[in-house]
Amino acid sequence: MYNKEDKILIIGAGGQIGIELTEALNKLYDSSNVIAADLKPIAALPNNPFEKLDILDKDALFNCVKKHGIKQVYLLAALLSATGEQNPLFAWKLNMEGLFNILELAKEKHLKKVFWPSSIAVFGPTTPRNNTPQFTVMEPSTVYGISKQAGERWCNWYFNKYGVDVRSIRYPGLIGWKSAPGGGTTDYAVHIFYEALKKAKYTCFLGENATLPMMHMEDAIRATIELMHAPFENIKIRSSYNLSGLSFNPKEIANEIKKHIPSFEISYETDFRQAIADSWPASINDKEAHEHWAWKAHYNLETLVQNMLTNLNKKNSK
Ligand code: NAD
Ligand code: AKB
Repeated sequence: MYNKEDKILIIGAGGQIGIELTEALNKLYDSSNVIAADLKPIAALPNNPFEKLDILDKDALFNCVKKHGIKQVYLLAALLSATGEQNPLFAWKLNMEGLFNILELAKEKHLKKVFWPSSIAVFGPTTPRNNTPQFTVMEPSTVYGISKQAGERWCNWYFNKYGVDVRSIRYPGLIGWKSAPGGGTTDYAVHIFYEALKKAKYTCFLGENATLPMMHMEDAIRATIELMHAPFENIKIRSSYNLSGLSFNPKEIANEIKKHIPSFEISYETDFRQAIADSWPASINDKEAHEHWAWKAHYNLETLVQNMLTNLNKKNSK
């Protein structure tokens, strides 16, 4: 469970989730034990040891794990849905080989515990769209979704075959004010706040009715930490857990922003990301996460919008 002395490696620590996750882990562990790894240095994490590391370099990864005596890995390096469609073969390579490199290290007992995120992208157009259950039809139509679905099966296999303690969440679209999103279909729900504050207008690449599952980053980080610190026997799903926060479409978030910035206007120019959004669920049923490790989201649309505008305003005025 919780050993304060464990050395932790976060791979992809400079990304949207990595920065906030590393900061949150700094509160639970000594920051000198939380090692941030990425392709380039991370200015936002001045208190953590940094390793320049390419997850595809198996030897460098092994050396890094040995050098620091790493016990837990959070593997966040990946190409997301939009960038993945533009670079499909590399997305498959990065998303799959990166995961294998970590699972193999865990299989050889060099690691105690692994976190690897999946996504709502594992679902596809034939999945029930509303209140999508944990176990259902999964025919993803993006390279990203295919890589996440395959990754889930491999996590489950390494757990069954070798007892690898790998834990995973199917994150919805994540919205936070501390870090920028890195190439997903749900990125509009972060960009909209920056543009609302700067120009009071935003042109959205998804249509007004594109309802998707979303979550405040604070909730997602808390879920990740709760899952990773839950007792081993409570984790009954070793593929990946459904996780629900809130659901909204561009029109609904724009209307909520308008309550704070009355002059705000949204317009729509859809692109290839609309088809990706159309293939994903509108809302998620996370009964298993709730039952197995007591998950519960805190933010709704009203509190999320309020929190984002307040914090981005403060950040801009510094
Ligand atoms: P991101 O793109 O913001 O960050 C990824 C980080 O990985 C970047 O800092 C990048 O430099 C680094 N990276 C890329 N290639 C690397 C390599 N070869 N070696 C080492 N580092 C490398 O992504 P994110 O939004 O923080 O997502 C992290 C994980 O969570 C991904 O697996 C993603 O699929 C998953 N996820 C994210 C969301 C979301 O809304 N952000 C939702 C569902 C799932
Ligand atoms: C994306 O849009 O690609 C990500 C995700 C939901 O996996 N935010």
